[in-house]
Amino acid sequence: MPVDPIQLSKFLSFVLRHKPDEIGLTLGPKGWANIDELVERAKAAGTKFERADLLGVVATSDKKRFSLSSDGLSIRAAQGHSVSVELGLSPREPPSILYHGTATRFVEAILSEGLKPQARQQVHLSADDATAQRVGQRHGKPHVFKVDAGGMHAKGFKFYRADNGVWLTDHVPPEFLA
Ligand code: HQG
Repeated sequence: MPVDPIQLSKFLSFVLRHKPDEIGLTLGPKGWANIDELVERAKAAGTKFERADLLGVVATSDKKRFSLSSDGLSIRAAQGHSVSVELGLSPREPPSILYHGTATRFVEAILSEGLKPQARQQVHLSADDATAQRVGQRHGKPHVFKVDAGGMHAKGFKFYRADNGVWLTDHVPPEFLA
């Protein structure tokens, strides 16, 4: 049976970000999983796909959700983890403004306690307003915050850029939100 790339992308997100143990997989350092082992363990757990299907999903993922290691043997989620994973990204200077898309019902809580990672490892920020709008829509009626990333950086807050261009930081206090 042909593999549905959207279903496979969701499966890979689930396993590589949240529940590797669900198929008996252990993520290596920096969140990498050996592709052959992933294919075998998924098959044993009832989800059948080939290495080529996986490579197709990596190549066509709209948000470049997955990265391949330089030797081509391993795959990881670029961001979005809830399992504790040290991605090994180096802190870097962010653009002066970043964006965070959320739902209007969260605005009040965010203005009082700032942006928190919730179930994920870090707060996810977008480089542009349009992307943040789309992220916010996933949760309901969207609201986009502008984040004074330059101001935070000047005060020593660390920023990281995932392989796919999403910006990550640990917490955004309310005074940096507009
Ligand atoms: C909100 C997608 C109340 C936060 C996207 C968000 C992204 C608070 C929700 C990536 C809060 C968490 C991540 C506070 C934050 N009080 N609510 N203090 N602080 N929140 O899904 O950023 O399609 O974990 O605003 O493109 O929406 O999965 O994070 O609404 O890059 O590849 O708590 O996921 O990519 O939601 O999305 P999420 P997110 P994928």
